[in-house]
Amino acid sequence: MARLVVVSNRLADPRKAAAGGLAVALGEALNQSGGLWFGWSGEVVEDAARAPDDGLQVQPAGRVTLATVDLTKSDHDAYYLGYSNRVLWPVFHYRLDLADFDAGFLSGYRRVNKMFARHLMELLRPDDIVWIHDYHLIPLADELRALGSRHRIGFFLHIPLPPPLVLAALPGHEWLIRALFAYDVVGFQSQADVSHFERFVMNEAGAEKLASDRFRCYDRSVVARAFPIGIDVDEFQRLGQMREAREMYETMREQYSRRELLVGIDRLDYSKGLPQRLRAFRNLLQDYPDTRDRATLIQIASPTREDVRAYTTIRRELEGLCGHINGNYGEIDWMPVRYINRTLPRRKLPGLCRASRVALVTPLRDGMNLVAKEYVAAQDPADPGVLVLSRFAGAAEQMREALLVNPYDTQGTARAIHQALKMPLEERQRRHAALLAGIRAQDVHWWRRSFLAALGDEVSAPSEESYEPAEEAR
Ligand code: GDG
Repeated sequence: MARLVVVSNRLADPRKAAAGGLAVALGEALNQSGGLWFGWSGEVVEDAARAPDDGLQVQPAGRVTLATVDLTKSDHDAYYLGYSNRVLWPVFHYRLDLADFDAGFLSGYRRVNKMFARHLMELLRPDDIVWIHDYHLIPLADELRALGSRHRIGFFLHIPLPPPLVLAALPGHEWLIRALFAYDVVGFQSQADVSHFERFVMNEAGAEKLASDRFRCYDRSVVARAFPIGIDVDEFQRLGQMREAREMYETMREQYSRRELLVGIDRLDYSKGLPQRLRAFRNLLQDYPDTRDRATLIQIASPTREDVRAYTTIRRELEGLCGHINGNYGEIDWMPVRYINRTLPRRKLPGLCRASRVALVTPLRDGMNLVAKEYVAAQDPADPGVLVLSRFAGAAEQMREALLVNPYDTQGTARAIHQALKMPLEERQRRHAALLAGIRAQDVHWWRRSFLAALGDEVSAPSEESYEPAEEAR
């Protein structure tokens, strides 16, 4: 069996349960092949203290080898905070208004990808299969090819790919798209993303369509397909049986026995539509008086990327909205919104989900959204809660039995929340059974196997095609 090499910006020790479904699933595949996981250590060192080997550390974690490098402060600022999170993240989530097109960011992004490629190349064996993850590392295969790599290399984009005209607003977008052609397989979360890729390469880059999912451009061909990511349903349900989750469930049921609980669990990110969600909740209280003194929203907003300005702005906006709703609608013994700006321990999440009658998963744009799937996995099939899901989450392509909403339409969303709160048991069971069957059939193991099968099936290995690095297009 060929060795699997996974590359991602950050890595997690797959032996630790707290790492979550993705790390567990990738860890499983890495374990089977005695694989290597390469990425940033999470350490930032002063520029003057840059080590000649970039702090490369290679250490075993069971059968898996973890290899990490450190980033200098200026690389971290330009590559991670800059190009990844102030350019690619907003643009790929259709938020051109929040992008900061600073030329220094792009050079830092390229520099770090080159540095990753240099260290990785040293660690690679000739028959390794390489699977690169996410927007931080789009040009990595191109950099590896420039160093002579002929490996099978796949890429999975965890966030959305925007429509061609949004992508076209990004300075240097041709270079990024061209860099995707250094891969053998490029995976997206949804059919919508694939169609954006197809329209872009066909109309803007003059690609030729060789098969339903194969495109030729820049003297290279690439397979582009949707591989919607799933969760580890069994792992999440096992977590739900454990003490901490059960205690959480009991406490919530007891404390809110007279109320109806709604839950939102998100990173505090502007893509998650939190202000719109709170406004929809306010509309609910306003338009449906039967929900007053009853419906309680617990919103967990775990802190993230706090050194990027757009994140402090949204945090302030949310605090204002929560204060406003609680001030206007709260009673001495009832607080409509419980807003928690901390990360809840993972072991408690299934209990919180199970105790909640409704989940609000209403991003403005999301690659997939795993919380939607976790909520379904955590429910009691005999008395399940209802998922209110944004049609703009990748998950909406698969989870058709959720109540799909337009998060910008806060009145429409309030109507759907009310419908969810009033939904008869039989309908809740029917919808839940269908959703659970879907997330089970396409779980994270299915996702990993399908992607690796596609990469393994790639017979037109890079060695058969001439490869010209994207250098001159830069
Ligand atoms: C990216 C894409 C895509 C959240 N709050 C807490 C917490 N979480 C956990 C959830 C879930 C994960 O974090 C979030 O996953 P999402 O899918 O919702 O979103 P992103 O972080 O934006 O992830 C996304 C994903 O990649 C995978 O491809 O689905 O579209 O944006 O597992 O449960 N976990 C804990 N405490 C919290 O407070 N422990």
